[in-house]
Amino acid sequence: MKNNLLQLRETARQEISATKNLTELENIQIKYFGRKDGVLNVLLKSLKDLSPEAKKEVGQLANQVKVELEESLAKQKTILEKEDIASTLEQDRIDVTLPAIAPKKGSLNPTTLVQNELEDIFKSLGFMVLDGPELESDYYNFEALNIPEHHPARDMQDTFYIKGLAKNEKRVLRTHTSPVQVRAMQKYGAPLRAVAPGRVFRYEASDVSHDHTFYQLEGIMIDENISITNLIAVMKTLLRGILKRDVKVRLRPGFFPFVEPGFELDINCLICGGTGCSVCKQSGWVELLPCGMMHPSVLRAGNIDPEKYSGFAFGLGLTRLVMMKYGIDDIRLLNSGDLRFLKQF
Ligand code: FA5
Repeated sequence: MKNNLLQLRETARQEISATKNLTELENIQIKYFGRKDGVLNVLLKSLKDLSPEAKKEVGQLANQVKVELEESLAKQKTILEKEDIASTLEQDRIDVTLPAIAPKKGSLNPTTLVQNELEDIFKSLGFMVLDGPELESDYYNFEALNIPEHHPARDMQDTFYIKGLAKNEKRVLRTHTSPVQVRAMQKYGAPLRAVAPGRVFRYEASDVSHDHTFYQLEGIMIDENISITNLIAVMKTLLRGILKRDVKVRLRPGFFPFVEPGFELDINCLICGGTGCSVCKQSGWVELLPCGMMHPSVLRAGNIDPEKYSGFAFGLGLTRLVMMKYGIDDIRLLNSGDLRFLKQF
């Protein structure tokens, strides 16, 4: 029995010092000290068969072996824990001399890119860049532009009507950027050259070329002797500047209550090259740049004398121009927030 105990102590010590990690050490602990089947406990159970003297002697030795082995286990545990921490540190080591990971940069929406380019073109032609409210008064959005309350032109541009703060005050989500025309005239007078890009809203069923929320860029040029020739020259400069090539255009009469005469300037569809597609509704042409000579009543609403001054105005379909420039065949992609699409710009 004594020899067995001494042999057990020897084997256990070797096994303890041979362990390489905490799991192995735990297994050894269970092997020798496990309550039910632990080797030491099994051995101690046979103490009861010994004589009282032998029981005393072997019992003392057994206790001593137990204490020694517990100490060995504790020592080995400390060693293994240190090694464990060291290897974790090694694994998690950070090389502080490596270059930092650059944060992911977003990109500008293609509409913003084209808007910026247009602003540069117009600034180089001496135009101011103005802003107007998206929540506009009924007066500036319609009345001042020669579109009184029951005018049929209102049907073409239905929108959200919102009660204003004052009694009977009507506000609308602006249906076009044209209200900036009158605001600009009232603020700056004549002569005047200004563009106003911005977001507009309409009660509109969306399809590949129509959205309920889209962008326009309004432009006005007012001075003495401004004529249609000036209008066409600026339109050409604008299209060549942004599309970087000559495109086929067609000018046809168009009705807008705030211009006289009024035109629709269409461009040859750049998605299909004019052969017909869903964007141009198989016509080969895209409505892009309605324009005309400013109506005398509108000049008057802007406190400008129509006897002395004349001017032209245009309302570029900015979102449509973006589609043409980049060959985007569905307008809804631009407001979709789909990164697969947006990351391409
Ligand atoms: C107007 O909004 C006039 N204010 C333009 C104007 C200004 C005429 C100054 C004369 C003088 P229109 O409703 O046609 O006009 O819209 C202008 C352009 O916006 C269209 O040619 C088209 O390119 C674009 N557009 C119109 N509706 C939508 C829509 N639902 N989605 C995307 N683009 C649209």
